[in-house]
Amino acid sequence: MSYNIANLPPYEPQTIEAEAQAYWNENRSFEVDESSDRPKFYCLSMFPYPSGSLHVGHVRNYTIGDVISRYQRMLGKNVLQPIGWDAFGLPAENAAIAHQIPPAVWTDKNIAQMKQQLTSLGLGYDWSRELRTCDPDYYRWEQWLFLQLYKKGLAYRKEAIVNWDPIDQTVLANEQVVNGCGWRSGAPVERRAITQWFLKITAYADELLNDLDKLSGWPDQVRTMQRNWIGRSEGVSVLFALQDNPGEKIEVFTSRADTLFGVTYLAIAPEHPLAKQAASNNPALQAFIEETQHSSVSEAVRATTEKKGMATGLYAINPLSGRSVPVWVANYVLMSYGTGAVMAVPAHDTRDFEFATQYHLPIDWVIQPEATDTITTNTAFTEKGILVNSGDFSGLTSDNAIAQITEALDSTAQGKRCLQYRLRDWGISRQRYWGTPIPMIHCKDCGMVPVPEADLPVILPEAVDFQGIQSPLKQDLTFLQVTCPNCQQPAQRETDTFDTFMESSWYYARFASPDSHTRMLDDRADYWTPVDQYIGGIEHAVLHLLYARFLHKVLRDENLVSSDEPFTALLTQGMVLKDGSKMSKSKGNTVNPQALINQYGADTVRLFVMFAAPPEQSLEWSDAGVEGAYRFLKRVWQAVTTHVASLAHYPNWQTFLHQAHTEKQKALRYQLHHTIQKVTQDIGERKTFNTAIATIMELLNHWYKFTTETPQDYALSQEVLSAVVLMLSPIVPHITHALWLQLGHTNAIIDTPWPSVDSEALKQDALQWVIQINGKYRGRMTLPAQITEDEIKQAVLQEASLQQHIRNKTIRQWIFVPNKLINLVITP
Ligand code: ANZ
Ligand code: ZN
Repeated sequence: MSYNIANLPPYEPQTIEAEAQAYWNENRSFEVDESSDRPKFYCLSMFPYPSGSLHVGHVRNYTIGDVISRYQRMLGKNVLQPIGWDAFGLPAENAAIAHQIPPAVWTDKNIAQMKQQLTSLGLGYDWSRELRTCDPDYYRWEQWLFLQLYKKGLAYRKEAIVNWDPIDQTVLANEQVVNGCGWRSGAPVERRAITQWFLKITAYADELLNDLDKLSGWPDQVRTMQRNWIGRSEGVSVLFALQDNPGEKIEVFTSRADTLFGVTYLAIAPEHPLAKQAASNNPALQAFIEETQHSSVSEAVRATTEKKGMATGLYAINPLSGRSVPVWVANYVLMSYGTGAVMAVPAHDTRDFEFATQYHLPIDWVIQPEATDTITTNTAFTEKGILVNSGDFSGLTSDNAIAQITEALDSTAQGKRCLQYRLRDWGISRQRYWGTPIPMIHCKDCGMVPVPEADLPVILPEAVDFQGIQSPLKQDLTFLQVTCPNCQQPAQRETDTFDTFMESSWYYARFASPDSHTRMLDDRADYWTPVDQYIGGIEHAVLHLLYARFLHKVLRDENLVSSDEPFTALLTQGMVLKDGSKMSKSKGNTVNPQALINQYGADTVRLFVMFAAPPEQSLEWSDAGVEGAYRFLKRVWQAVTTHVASLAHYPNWQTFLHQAHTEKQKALRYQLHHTIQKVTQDIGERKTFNTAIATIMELLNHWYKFTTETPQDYALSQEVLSAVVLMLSPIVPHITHALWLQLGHTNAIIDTPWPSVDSEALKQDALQWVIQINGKYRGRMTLPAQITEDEIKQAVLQEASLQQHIRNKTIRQWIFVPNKLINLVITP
């Protein structure tokens, strides 16, 4: 090109990003309401905890959400993309203790900082809906919902053995215990019996399980994890009478009644009443039971810790075989599952096998594989098979035996069919300060009294003084002292606060009606929910997503929403790694996204995170990759500005747009529309943004090779570059905002529809293929463009010039490089 490119405007991300953001601001581009006649699309990235600064994991999460939102908007949807702050939680409190700053002040400061950072990334949020969960206008509705659950018997108080974090001084849910330690403090967890509040999520267990089948937009992995967590198990409860006291029975739960004749001992949980009873005159057993109390109540932890046990001295009688077996206390038996007692079958259960081997208990084989009559005795055979050594039941298949043994037990009242769930009720009490106060009052005479709805919210006092780790609520008399709503006597408020998972279980619905002051949610919630696309980390696969699904069903049963599920589609983004390991402050391998935004601009950072890996896989951070992204954007900028300068010499270029195309032009238009088709699929369906970007890069390479000579060539260039800019715009919205205007378009790109495929352009009369055999060039073939892969194979196999290479050979593989090359892998 002969034009003076020295005069072209340079790519200055800081300037153009500020301009684009100012445009969106002034035009309130992302504020939406329900009056639109376009179909709604609700896109939500999991809201952040306001830690103070954005990390690259956030950047990835929010960029993915933003790309999807902007793309859906270009498809003509009424897109809601809100953001808020998951503002309660321990870090604020720990910072308060360490630095004497009230958690509210610390949190406000962090929110202001992070909001500025999110804005600098150019994320298209409807900021008019911003909410923070520590706001009484928010949590009052959570308190209200709790009262509704209490009325229905779905919220209750009970004493339970809990995981106690001795550093954070609070109860942890099983899910918050990682390898026996608190998920935040890292301290070894202790077990304590504490009275606290529970939500009856188990009442929804079946529905939570069955509705997983409806969630076809979720990763299978997450659905499986939820299924396992709920853990529905069909089985039998069997009664074993104590040998010395046949009136007293031990009830066990088994899913394998077919193994009843292989029971060689019973194992009971350390917390089982019979264990306590047996320990009352057995100091060694007493000491053993106490020792077990130092480890977590979590099942995962129990499964991996060393199996330990002690005999109680009691014996029990097998109801069918009449055999007497010893009763042991074992640390691998959970009091919270089934009946807290197990009929141990070492030959067919791995845990029992391990235990029996360790304590020299008998191992009796009663199931053998269907295919053989041999038994391997160095591990448990845990599969189903054919019964042996099982009295009258020998010879039956496991399934038949389960039916018949259940029947035999049932007819003599020694057992019955039953259903077990692994899922436990949700313990929502936390003993910490920075959370939603549980709206309950303790009265000496009336017991637990709910706070009257008219008195909500119960406001968390924000000006507090920390004396060590204890919740300041316990000393704050103005908070603590109330009049009992029932008898008007002095009473005390509950000082437990909600688990912060409560706040994050319904925020997505509140975004739909954030300013509803008379109801928790109004009709707008039903317009926007369910969320069409939810995006967040895989670490939330069980905790957050299960609780949110539960509360959504609760909201439905309160007639606040009408759908059954909160999130139609879920994308779980992968981790961001540096040098192969997870970024963390302790490893000192973190990257500060803000510094990169300042250096290269937000578009570079956005492009890098979307290009470096598909969203569900881990992303390896690379400084060279960031620079590469920046260079690509500079090239796009230069391509467009150069083209625009040239086009200025052809004021009438528009008149050439629809004239017949030359072969050279047809080839480029084919590439263009093929790219639009592929990028539409990659972004819209496959969600592989990286391959979408790669395809756009390839199209640009085709364009570079296209020599522009005639005005019609320039008109085609304009078509290609406009489409490139449009397709890049969800990913790099600032540079494309500027380039779109440079290309002479008068509307803003944010309001421009996604490009459509011209199917005429995709029609090619004939394609020329390069044929290779075992990677070696063997000639070319011209074939009709419209034929199928099978037809192509037929044609290749019949091609005369290839016969000498393929006759009498086995073709092991066909490798197609679309529209270019066919490689046949043959055995010599
Ligand atoms: C005898 C048996 C033989 C078992 C066998 C398994 C295999 P699912 O299927 O996951 O529900 N069990 C029951 N209660 C328990 C508790 N409180 N703590 C630890 N383990 C417990 O698991 C049911 C099986 O887990 C039950 O079936 C029981 O062991 C064990 F070849 O009974 B089984
Ligand atoms: Zn009272």
